[in-house]
Formats: sequence, structure tokens, C-alpha cells
Amino acid sequence: MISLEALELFVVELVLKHPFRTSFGEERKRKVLLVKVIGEKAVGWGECVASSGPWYSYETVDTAFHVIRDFITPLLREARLETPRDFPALVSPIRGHPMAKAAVEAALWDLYCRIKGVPLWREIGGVREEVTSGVSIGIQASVPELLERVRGFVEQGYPRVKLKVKPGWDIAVLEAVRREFPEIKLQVDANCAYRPGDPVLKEFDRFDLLLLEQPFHYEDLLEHARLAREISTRLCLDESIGSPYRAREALELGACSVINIKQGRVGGLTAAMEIHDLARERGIPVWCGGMLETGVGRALNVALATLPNFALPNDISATDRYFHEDIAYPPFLLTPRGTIPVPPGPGIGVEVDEERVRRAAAPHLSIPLTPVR
Ligand code: OSB
Ligand code: MG
Repeated sequence: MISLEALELFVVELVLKHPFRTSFGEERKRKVLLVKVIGEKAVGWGECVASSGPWYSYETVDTAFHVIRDFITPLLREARLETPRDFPALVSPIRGHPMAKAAVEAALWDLYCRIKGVPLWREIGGVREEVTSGVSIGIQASVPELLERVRGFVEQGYPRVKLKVKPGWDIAVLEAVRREFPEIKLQVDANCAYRPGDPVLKEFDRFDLLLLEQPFHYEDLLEHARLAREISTRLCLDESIGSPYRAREALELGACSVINIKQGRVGGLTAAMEIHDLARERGIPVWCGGMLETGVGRALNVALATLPNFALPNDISATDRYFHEDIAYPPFLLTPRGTIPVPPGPGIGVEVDEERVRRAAAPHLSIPLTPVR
């Protein structure tokens, strides 16, 4: 049984090296909620992928803080968990709030593996010791600026580039990027910015893209299924896949031929593994998305992406692509093979610089998990 003494919440703010612009807005800083679970013999860390505002999802740092403090910790205090795999059932009375749940589950996985003395990736059945990297490039002020950014990343050795697109920042941009970089592995992400029937969507077929990610509204599986039949580019869903239920539905409907898995979006690592397996049974490849995580969340993503059906390059870049200074060490570095190696240590394999967390932290909360008598 996992015995728990306390759960601590920290909110830190890290300045991004470059503002990250998507079709739904711009992030200059990453406000991050970190969860620390304290056991008898070890501690575990998890990162919540919620942002400061409800743009990518309805969850925010503050809603996750609230849900963890007021609803998850009371359940955890009374729980008897054999493994973190028991956690989704424990929190199932709480509807929604996948990112809040996932953050606590992540910390439990780290703690559990550290107590066992095993690396997380081995515990979950990973099959590789390095994962293929990729870089996600936000919308830029101009096409020349974008070309400069792409060139920089290609020179650093990133084997795949993902471009954020939206109506008006799409075809001309792709023509320019393909002219300059005819060979690079390229894919696009619309973050729900298009309307069904937009003739531009068929144009994406001209650019030899690995995939087109989430063109339509996150609730609209039917229009994605229709588009999937009309274009030759592989259609990938991100925001639409909020749980294994949605994944099964999307696969049955033919709404995608690839899935972007983010453990935070789907409610945790256990649910992410379930979606991985569902897709694998149907011959549908998956890859690991990113949420501009610190080293804590990145380490979990790296472990997840070692599973066998992660068959496409992941949005897992080196630490220096995001932040000047991270809160976890050692930093993730890009190899000459365009991969990110899995850190060898137990749990998620990185250590948190708690001094730095406390320096960067605004509120800090410690909640005892020993039963109240
Ligand atoms: O849609 O994949 C997305 C970042 C924040 C919110 C949504 C998305 C993203 C990214 C970043 O694309 C990927 C990364 O972490 O490198
Ligand atoms: Mg996306």
C-alpha cells in the first residue's frame, strides 16, 4: 500500500524564452501548479498542465488548485491505494477536472516508483530508452520571422517541426516553409480554429504533412470524421480526446487516424495508457503532445512516450527550448539523433530544485494526509 503523509501544492511562474502564440492566444509566462506527495520513505512530484486561463481547456491553475485542495485530498486521506492505477477509480466521484486529477496521479507514480526503486518508464512497460523529439512553433509576427525560427530549430537538429496555423496564417505560410525546407518532417496544429466546409482544409494536402491536428471545435467528432474521409493528410485529434471514452468514440467514427496523447488532458497516466492500448489494437499510431511543461511534466511525457505505439515524433523538446532556468534537473538535451534520452534514475528520473520552487512560488500549501481523528 502507498502510505501518504502530506500533499503540498506550489504555484510557480516561469518566463518563457519566446512568447508562444496559438490560434487561441499568447502565453509569455508559464504559471505552473506543482504537486508534491510525501510518503514515509520518499517524495513524488507531479505537474499540472492547466494554464492560467481557460483557453486550451476549461481548467485553470486556480480551478485545479481548488479541486485538488477541496475534493481530491479528502478522498486521498481515506484511500488505500495499492498502486497509482487505483487512483482513477478513487477520484471518479469528481466529474471532469482531468488536469487536476492527472497532476496528483503523476506525483503518486513518481513516489510509487521511487519507493520501488524503478524508473517509471520501465514500470509502465516502455520499450525504448530515448524518444523522438519534435518542436512546436507558435504563430509569428511575419513569415520571415517564422522562417528564421524554423531554421534555428532545424540547425539545432530537431527532426520534426509542428506549425501552429489558423485562418489567414496557413497556406502562404506552408508554401514559404516548404520552399525553404522541402525535406523536413512537417505537421500543423489548428487548435480548433477552422469551420467545417472551409475550402482551405483540402489545400493542406499539397504540403506532404505528417498530420493535421484538431482543425474543428473540440466537441465536434462528426465533422472531423467527415473531413477525415475528404482529405489525404492524416487527421489527428488533441482537444477532442478528453478521456478513453472519447478516444473509443473517435476511433469508431473514423474521426482521426492518429491521436495526440497528453496525460493531463485525459485525466492521468493510467487513462493515457488505456488510450494508447485502444489505438494500438486498431492500428492507430499515437504521439505525445506537450503543454510547455517544466522538467517535472516533461519527464513524465518522456516516460509515457517510451510505450510501443508512440510511433510519430513527439512534442517533447529540450529544456532550453522553453525556459532559461527550469525547476528540475538535469535538463533534457537533444541528442545528435534528434531524440531525448530517458533519464536513468528511479521515478520520473529528474530531481526538483525545491529551493528554486520556493523562490519562484507564490502560494504554497501543505495538507496533512494522515487520517484526522
Ligand atoms: O495544442 O499542442 C497544443 C501548448 C499549449 C497548449 C496546447 C498545445 C501546445 C503545444 C506545445 O503545441 C507543445 C510543447 O509543449 O512543446
Ligand atoms: Mg494541439
